[in-house]
Amino acid sequence: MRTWDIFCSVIDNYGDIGVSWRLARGLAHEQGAKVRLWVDDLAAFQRIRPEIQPDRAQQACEGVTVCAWRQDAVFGPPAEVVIEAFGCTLPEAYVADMAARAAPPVWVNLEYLSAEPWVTAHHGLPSPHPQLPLTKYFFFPGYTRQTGGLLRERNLLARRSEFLQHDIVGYWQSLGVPAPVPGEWRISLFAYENPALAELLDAWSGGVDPVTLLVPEGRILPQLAKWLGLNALQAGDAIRREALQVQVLPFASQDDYDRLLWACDLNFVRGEDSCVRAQWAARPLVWQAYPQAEAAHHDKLEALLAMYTEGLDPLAAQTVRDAWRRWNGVPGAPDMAACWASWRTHRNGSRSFFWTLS
Ligand code: TRH
Repeated sequence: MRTWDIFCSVIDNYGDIGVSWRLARGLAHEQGAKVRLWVDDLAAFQRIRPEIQPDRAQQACEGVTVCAWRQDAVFGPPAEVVIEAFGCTLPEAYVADMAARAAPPVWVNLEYLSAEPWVTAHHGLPSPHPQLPLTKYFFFPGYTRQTGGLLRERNLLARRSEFLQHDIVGYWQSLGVPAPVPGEWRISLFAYENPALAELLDAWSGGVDPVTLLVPEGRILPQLAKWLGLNALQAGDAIRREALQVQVLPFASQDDYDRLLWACDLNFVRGEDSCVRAQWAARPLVWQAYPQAEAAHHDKLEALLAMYTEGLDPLAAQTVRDAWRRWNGVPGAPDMAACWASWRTHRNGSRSFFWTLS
């Protein structure tokens, strides 16, 4: 059994802790590893894993020792494998202890996921420490065999099938949402603020297909409230505008969020981890890349689009490209009304309108 220390600093949002937790849990469950997960913001962690108690210095969760990464934290001997998630910078004293070990730990910098081609050349590169006898290696997750791949629990696809066969009716009941009527779209929305939202909501409300929009609490709610003519929205709110039924959900645990993705006909996702989970859900998706300065995220978008649409029939591929580009503010893309008009025609298309990884 190897020992692992995973360090995670939460910058904003939930992607950093989402991926770090997934990795920690997977190592403990599936590899029998002894894992400590050091997190500097346990309150953010609690949002995706409600059992976490933000004020505790140390706690066990699903076989992982979760440790508060504070100024006064006592790290003890470093583990055999050390993961520095997303360049979070390890404490100096801890790095010195790593160097003092008879066998220096394997030190890995876990990077952000991208489909961009340059990732292949950077995955696995070493970075020797300038003073100490230590080397850090860069690990790039990715979509090709030349990268580090993606996290997926061993039983995920079996759990998804089981859910869709046996649990879906109960799932809608548990959310307090009626079962879908024929022809209805169930759509989940997890998004950053987005100028294209209003035109999409207009298209859904004024359209012929009933749409139920399921929105976990988060950054998009003020914009959604504004479109609805309300001051604010909160979990439990259910509002209808013509063909569109909006349902605000509490922010779910990671496992419950998977169920939402599995249950919906279309998922709007963002960042990195929810995008991957929507792919494992094998449902159509619209991705909003994490916005970066000088629209650097548009390169990321185009890189994933190129892979995602490979093998789709040409009309479906164009529809996906248009919708993803508009949703990400790429100039020249048709508006969401046009995108939606085209999207709905593919509902029963013979070719899959999504892309799964195996
Ligand atoms: O929250 P994000 O926007 O995270 C972002 C990105 O990862 C970005 O690249 C990074 O730089 C920035 O954080 C700091 O989106 P992401 O990556 O999809 O992570 C969301 C996590 O939250 C994911 O693990 C799924 C989880 N989640 C829940 O557990 N419950 C929910 O109800 C929802 C909507 C999400």
